[in-house]
Amino acid sequence: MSLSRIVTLDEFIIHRQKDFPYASGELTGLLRDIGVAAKIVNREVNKAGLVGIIGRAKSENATGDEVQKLDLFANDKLIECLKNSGECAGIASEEDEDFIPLTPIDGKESKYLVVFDPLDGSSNIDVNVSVGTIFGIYRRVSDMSGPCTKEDFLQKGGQLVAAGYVLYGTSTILVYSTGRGVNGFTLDPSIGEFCLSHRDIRIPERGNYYSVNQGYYLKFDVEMRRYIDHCSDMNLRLRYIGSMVSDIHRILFQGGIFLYPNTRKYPHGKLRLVYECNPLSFIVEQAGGKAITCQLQRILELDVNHLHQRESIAIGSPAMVDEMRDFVERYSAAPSFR
Ligand code: AFP
Repeated sequence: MSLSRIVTLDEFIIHRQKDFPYASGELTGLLRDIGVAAKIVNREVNKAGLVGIIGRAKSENATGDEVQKLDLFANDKLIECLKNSGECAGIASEEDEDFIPLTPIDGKESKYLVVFDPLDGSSNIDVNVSVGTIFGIYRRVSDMSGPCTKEDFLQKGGQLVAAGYVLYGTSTILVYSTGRGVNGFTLDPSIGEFCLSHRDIRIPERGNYYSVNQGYYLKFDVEMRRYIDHCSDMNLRLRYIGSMVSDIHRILFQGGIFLYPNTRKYPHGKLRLVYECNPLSFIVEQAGGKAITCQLQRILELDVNHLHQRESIAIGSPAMVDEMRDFVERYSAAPSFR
C-alpha cells in the first residue's frame, strides 16, 4: 500500500485482512468497532474540562481504585460498540468485577473476546495529562454452541490474536498489532479518521529514559533498587507519567524501560495482567522489545488465574530489559545485600 496518499485505519485493516487467507472479516470488524469507540471516547476526553463531565463518581471499581466519570463513560461506550457489532462473544473490563457474555446478533456466535482498560491513567484526567484505552483480543476456547466462559478470559497473553491502545494525548493515536508488526494511526480531526502515521514501529535497542515511581524506591527489593541506582548512575532521564500507556508510547518511539516492581503494599506488583500488562507486552514484543516480571518470567507466558490479577513488570527496549535481568540475577543471588 502506497504511503503517498492518506491511508485510513479502515482501509489498512481491510487491506491487512488479505494477509490471513481464511479470515472471515470478524477480526477486521472488531478492530474497526474499537476504532469507532475510540473516536467517541476521544471526543469526550477532549471536552472533559468544558462540560464538567470529570469528577469523582463516588464509587470504586473491581480492583478497589477510585473511579472517575470519564472511566465509566469510556467503559460504557466500548461495551455499547462491541455489543452492537455482533463480532464479539464477550468482554472483560477493568471497571467490571466479572466478564460480560454478549448475546449473539442474528444467532451468529462470534469467536472473539475483548479485554480492555477503558481509560488507563485516569487519575490524570483532572489535570489534562494523557490517558489511554488498552485492549486485547482473544479467540475463544469454550464450546461455540453456548455463551463464553471464564476460561476464555484466562488465556495467557501469548494467545492474544491482536492488541493495541489508543492514546488521548497532544494528538490521538491508535497503535495496534495482529502479530505481524505494529502500526500507528493518528486521528485527523478535520476528517474524523485515524490515518496511518507510523508504519512498522520498531523499538530502539536502548534509550535514554527510565520510568518508575521512584517515590516507592525504599519499598522495592534490593535488586530493583540496584538497577534503579544503575539507571541513575548512567545519567538516564527519569520520566514517569503515572499513565502506563503514555510511558510505553514514549518508550516505543524513543527507547527506554518502564518498571512497576512489586512493593510491600503490592507484593505481586500493582498493574493488571489481563488488560494492562499482556496487551502492552504483546505490542512491545511485536515491536522488538521485551517484557518480563521483576522475578524474570516472560509476561506473555504467565498463567492467568484471575481477571484482575496483578503482576510486576519491566518492559521496553530489549537491551535494557536484559540489563535489568542481569541485575536481578546478580543481586537476588547475594543474600548479604538484602
Ligand atoms: P489509574 O488508571 O488508576 O490512574 O492507574 C494508572 C496505572 O494503572 C498505570 O497506568 C500507571 O503507570 C500506574 O497505575 C501508576 O501507579 P502509581 O501511582 O502507584 O505509580
